[in-house]
Amino acid sequence: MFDSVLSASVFGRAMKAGLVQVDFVNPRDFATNKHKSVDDTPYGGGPGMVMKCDSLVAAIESVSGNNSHRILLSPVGKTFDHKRARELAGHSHIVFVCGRYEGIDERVVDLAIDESLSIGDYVLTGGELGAMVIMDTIARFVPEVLGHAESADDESFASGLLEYPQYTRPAEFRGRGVPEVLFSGHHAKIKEWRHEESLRRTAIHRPELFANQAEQISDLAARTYVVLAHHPVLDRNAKIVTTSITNFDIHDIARACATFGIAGYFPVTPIALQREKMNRIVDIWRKEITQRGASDRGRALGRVSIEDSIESAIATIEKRHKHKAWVVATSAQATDLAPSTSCEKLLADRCADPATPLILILGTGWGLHNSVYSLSNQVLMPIEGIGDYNHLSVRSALAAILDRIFGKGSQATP
Ligand code: 4GX
Repeated sequence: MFDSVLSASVFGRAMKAGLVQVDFVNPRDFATNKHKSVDDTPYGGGPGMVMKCDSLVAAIESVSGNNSHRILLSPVGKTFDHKRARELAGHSHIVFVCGRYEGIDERVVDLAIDESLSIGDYVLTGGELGAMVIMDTIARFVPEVLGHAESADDESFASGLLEYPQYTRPAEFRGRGVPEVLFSGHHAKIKEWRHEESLRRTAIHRPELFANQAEQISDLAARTYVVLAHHPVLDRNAKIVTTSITNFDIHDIARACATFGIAGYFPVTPIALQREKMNRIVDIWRKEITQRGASDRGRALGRVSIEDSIESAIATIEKRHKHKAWVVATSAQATDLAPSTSCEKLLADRCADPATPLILILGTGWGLHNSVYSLSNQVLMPIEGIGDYNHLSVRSALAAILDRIFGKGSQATP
């Protein structure tokens, strides 16, 4: 199984040049019983066969020394990736243990395995292909295996983004040309175009990769605004109303926005007295900044700016950025009044459009009036539990949304 794969191309040349060396050991040669069997039926019953301890541990120990890193290929292992390949290239000796059948006796894992790795969420008939995938990937990081023009890290995944598209002669093929910028000879422009294409492709094909782009995420937060509408919203009878302001919302939303690095929070109400009341509340806490140094609450409320309509809030933001905004409404129920998106996809798409400010609109009362969806570019999928009760307060819903888009949790690997 290994010969044709490993003797070809880059890996084959690396072996010939002595940069990598591969040897094999067969557990069957360590079988002690008279039929030389390496498997047996599972204790407790059930289908299939299990690889036995004795022969497998003996085989592993026969090739292991103090410097050996013993990897089991297994669907139970952590998913192998570019980063792990780079790290594994630092080992001088790796033993890949390739199981067959339904699996191996768990005591082999306890006694003779340092790490289990999977190459993906699907089931192979044996670990051999997994071992070859990992060997091939690691070899690229071994010095001198790649030509000196290529760099093991200069491609997809090193940056956490997908590669930009490549073209070579002819300049036209079956009516399809090549992007004009690539003929310009303008290196800075080409570099910028390639970076934008990388962002665009990643947003389309692998939006989840943006969860690791800390700089992109904080840049997006710094051009993102939360608009809390007290009008036009619905009452319990789906009639258009203006709700009154809520002290809790002012504080809690300001603090959520500060926590996730959001550029600004715009409560919106057409009632002048309500705006005045809100301004007074905000001012009291802002004064805390000057009197006692920057209090946490004072810092959060520094980002609050009260407007009389959604339209005027949008206009203020667009004027500040000298750029049209991308407007996203929210809803507790699915709606088809605007194209729907997820927090993950929104993050990816908006990171790929770095000049455009992002506005998230939330409704008080029984939700936003239809006219708000009509003026929005997209609507966010509702925050929902598994059951049928769905009555989050607007400040709770916003906290969940901000965490999904800008939160650090999805990047954490303990
Ligand atoms: N990425 N398989 C291993 C047998 C087995 C089961 C449990 C040890 C423990 C796989 C993957 C994979 C199928 C290889 C089951 N061995 N390996 N085999 N995905 O699916 O690496």
